[in-house]
Amino acid sequence: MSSKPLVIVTRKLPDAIETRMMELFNVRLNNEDVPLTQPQLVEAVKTADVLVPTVTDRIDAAVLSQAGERLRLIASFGTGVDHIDLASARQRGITVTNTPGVLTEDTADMTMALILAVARRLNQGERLIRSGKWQGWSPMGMLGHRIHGKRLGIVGMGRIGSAVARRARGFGLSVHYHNRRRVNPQLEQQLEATYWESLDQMLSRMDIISINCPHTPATYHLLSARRLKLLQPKAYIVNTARGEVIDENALMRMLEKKEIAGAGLDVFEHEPAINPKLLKLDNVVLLPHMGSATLEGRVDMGEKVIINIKTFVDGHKPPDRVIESML
Ligand code: 8YV
Repeated sequence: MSSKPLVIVTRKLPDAIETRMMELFNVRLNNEDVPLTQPQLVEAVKTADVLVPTVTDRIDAAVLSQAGERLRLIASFGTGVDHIDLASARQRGITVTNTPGVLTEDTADMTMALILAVARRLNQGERLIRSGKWQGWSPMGMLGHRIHGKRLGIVGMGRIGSAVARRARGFGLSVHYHNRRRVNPQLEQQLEATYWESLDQMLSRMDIISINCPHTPATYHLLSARRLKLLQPKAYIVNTARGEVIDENALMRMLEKKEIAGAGLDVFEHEPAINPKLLKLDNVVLLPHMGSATLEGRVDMGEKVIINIKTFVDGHKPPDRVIESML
């Protein structure tokens, strides 16, 4: 690869990141920040040496089948890589990197914010004030549920799940988790976390469920209609991972019928489209995929992207290579 590779960045990134990229690479930026269409993405993979996509770009087999010989690296801006067809990339010898670690704390914060918001009805309280209809305090006004002393079941005990567990202890929640593999005993002890090999059994015994696993073929609709039915009517569910992990229609039906107490959703199965029925429900808190949305986080993510590209261009293995078998 020439010393100044053509790097195509699909969305607007923080100024400091774009400036540094311009110093290091021959960059094509997206100043208008309008997401690329599929034909524009095809055009990008035909010409770029390095593509820097985000979660809003669908880098599927059809796009990758048209990639030019020059495309050697997809340095994704984000941790989740479910928007990239990894098998096709591997077949074509294209390296894929992501930005793990730097959005862990922000996403865990947002998870706790959603747990509190849904259990303590923050959205409803805020709406009441803004409606001008608040008549003042009353003993039975705006009653939610205490989270202290409740059981939190974390689905996916990776970096973010562990960071949620650490916070949850501070809020007096008992921590339970289900993961493909049990985490090491030291970590389990440190987090005071109880492992449930059976997701079904864990679901049926928890007060709050937090989804913190990646979306992969194995976790698509992991929270299926059948599994959601295992939740108790008092249970809350929050999702800061990926909408596809929950069968959203089934969840919505249960929320409508009050078969579970509420949900806090930062991600959606067909985002940015939101099922209109969800908008009508009072017992849900809905956020526009902002779990990692801090300026600090975005800069850290950008720096990781730059390190991955620079290392690759210099002929070394970039630090954040995504290996399919890790997922
Ligand atoms: C990112 C995310 O903002 O990193 C992830 O997996 O879901 C988000 O928090 C987004 O992916 C950027 O591409």
